[in-house]
Amino acid sequence: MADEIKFQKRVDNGEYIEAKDEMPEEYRRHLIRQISQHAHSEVIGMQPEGNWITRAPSLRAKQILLAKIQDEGGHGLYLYSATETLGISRDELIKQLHSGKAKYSNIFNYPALNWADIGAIGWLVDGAAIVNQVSLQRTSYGPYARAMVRICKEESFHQRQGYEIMAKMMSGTKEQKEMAQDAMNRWWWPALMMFGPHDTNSPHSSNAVKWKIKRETNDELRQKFIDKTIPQAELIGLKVPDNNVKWNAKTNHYEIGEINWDEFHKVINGHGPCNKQRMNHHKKYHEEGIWVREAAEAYSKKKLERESLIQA
Ligand code: FAQ
Repeated sequence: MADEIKFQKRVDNGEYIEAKDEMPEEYRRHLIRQISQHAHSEVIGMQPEGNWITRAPSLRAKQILLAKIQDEGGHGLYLYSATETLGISRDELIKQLHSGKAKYSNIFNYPALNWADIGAIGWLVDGAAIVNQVSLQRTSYGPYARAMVRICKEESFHQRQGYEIMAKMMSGTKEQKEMAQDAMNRWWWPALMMFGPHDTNSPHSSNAVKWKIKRETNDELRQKFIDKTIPQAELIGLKVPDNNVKWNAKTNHYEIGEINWDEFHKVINGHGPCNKQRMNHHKKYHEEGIWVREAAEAYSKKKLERESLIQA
């Protein structure tokens, strides 16, 4: 108990908690859950866009998309490493993903049907991810906060490349405009769900706020995203697919209609349009990659042996 009070004081003083510091077991478990789910989201999130590398409409677009997807893989790796500092192995984390114990973001269970979806993913999905991740740069666990600083720099480039695709399509032919609007219609609501349930229905929020893992709540971050994104949509002529959107001059915020929480729960519990496809793909390539992991391990073992021989 005395230790918990001491720990809470450190958090309240705004100190970063580091890997070797004492921490309550619940804090450690909370972080393992959140950071590993974040890592899984980055890696599973490579799939919807990966599908479009071979069909990008120009060499420039292909280069940008390749670099972006590679960045997401890198983000997954930083985040797995940050999770491992809490005393859990990568193998165990992947087992939790494959067994369904660990979740990943709802958004990656929707299909990317055409090129406009690549624009919508960059603009809306990365846009939502950044709002959350900018706030996480000040999260209380040092290794997580530091991973976020680099990730945010890359995500802001991702968001802009997505907006560029949407803006280009909105200045194109009638068919291109319709494609962009259709992508907006399909990605808008799932992007809003990325911030998680309303604060009143978010079981992890009170601990997360107390321990400063979350610096802003699910609803506060969602509102920031809404206020930023609606004017961006209007600027290029896209309509937000919600008849209840209105500007509230008293609060200086947009108001929106209600999110379909049944859909959210269905998707995060394994019954979205692409859950099975995403997981089967991950399992298949994880299995096929065994030889790469074994080769890397054998090489590092040999290298260590050689280095200790030289030192002796
Ligand atoms: N999807 O009590 P809360 C990206 C679950 S990165 C699925 O509010 P918490 C980059 C939650 O886990 C996107 N499940 O939970 C990219 C919990 O279930 P559990 C990922 C969700 O943790 C772009 C239950 O509902 N970003 O996109 C979701 O306090 C393009 C109750 O919820 C992060 O992970 C959801 N959206 O708050 C990559 C950011 N929301 O664990 C490729 C870090 C909630 O008990 C291409 N994470 N659940 O089984 C967070 O900030 C938090 O974990 C929240 C959820 C805000 C996501």
